[in-house]
Amino acid sequence: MKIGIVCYPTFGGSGVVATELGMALADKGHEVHFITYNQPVRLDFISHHLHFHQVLIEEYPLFQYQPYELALSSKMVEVVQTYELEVLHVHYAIPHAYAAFMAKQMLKEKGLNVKVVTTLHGTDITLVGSHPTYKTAVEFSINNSDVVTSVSNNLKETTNKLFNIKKDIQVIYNFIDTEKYDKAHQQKCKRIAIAKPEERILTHISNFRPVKRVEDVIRIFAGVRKEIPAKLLMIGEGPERAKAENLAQKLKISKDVLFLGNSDEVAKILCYSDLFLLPSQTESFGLAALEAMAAKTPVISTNTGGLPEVNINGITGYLSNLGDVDDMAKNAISILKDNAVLEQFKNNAKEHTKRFSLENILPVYEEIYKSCYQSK
Ligand code: GMT
Repeated sequence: MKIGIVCYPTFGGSGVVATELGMALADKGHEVHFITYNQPVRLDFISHHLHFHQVLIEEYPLFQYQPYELALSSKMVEVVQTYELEVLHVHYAIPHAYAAFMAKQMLKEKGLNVKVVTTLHGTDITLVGSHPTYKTAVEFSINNSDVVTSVSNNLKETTNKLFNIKKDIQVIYNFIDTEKYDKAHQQKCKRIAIAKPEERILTHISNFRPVKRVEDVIRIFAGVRKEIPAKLLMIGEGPERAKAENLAQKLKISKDVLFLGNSDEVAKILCYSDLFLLPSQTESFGLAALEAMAAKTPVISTNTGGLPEVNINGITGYLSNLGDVDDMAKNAISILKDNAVLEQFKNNAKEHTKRFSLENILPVYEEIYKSCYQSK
């Protein structure tokens, strides 16, 4: 099949899922065309079935805001026409689903019928999409997509609560290429470069936006550190990083907190992690938690959004109420203080990721594309 994928090309979960999906489809022989403003960070060009089309924006002094949707929809039309694509799969509703709708209308005028699949990822619904500034357009673009999917049951329910949705939303969980994490484990983990042998390693990976509550990460670690020698790895960049660094200094633990910035070597970093911290205000799914589990790392998280669908309380880690850093520290200590308990949680976490494997989820997307082809 010939599929166009539109996403944010950044480290964010939606871009990662879209890129991994495109690469896996190309590996299976489908022709995949990424349409984005930059080359997606996880995209490698090892397959000749992968194409990347850059959306370029013309700067013009009149514009306070550059009209990205116009450039994107024009690019979609061009790529669909040139490569005879049958499906456009857009990840993150804003503005991708809206731009895809416009592209579809323009293509109709040229006698072409492209199907639009929209995958909702979370903040496009919960934080941004439901804001009055965007709500009407987001609702319209969801209702006018040919197929709508969401990454968790919780996100589906939330979307139906916040919008007047006339379409059925199909839940397709995010997936993980488990082999990639197995490979990272088979190579020698350079744990000693990070921590002393007696220290546990805790990790947090995110875009350091307010929704991730990175100060809670520091507070949880401070609680753990009182009882167990440990290091905390903070991976990512974002607006809350300075606050987290200041708090670590204030709590006098900064020598044990390492801010490592963005990384596309997540599997290698997780390879030597003992515990993953994700105390988010909300997560539609929590891909970072799934990646951690695939690398045998149990998860301490909040019980918000779709997190309970990914992190199983008492099995793959623990879930606590939002902001309850004492409970999260207590749970973290209960896992970390005993080698046997830690090993059990690590194995459980790894085992649980099987249901989110690429092999299980990829065919579901392929079925959707097939149904789009057949209904043309
Ligand atoms: O986590 C973020 O803020 C990035 C955001 C994105 O769109 O890239 O992540 C959302 O989509 C991910 C992939 O489906 C989910 O795993 C994240 O839970 C979701 N983030 C939120 O709901 C806050």
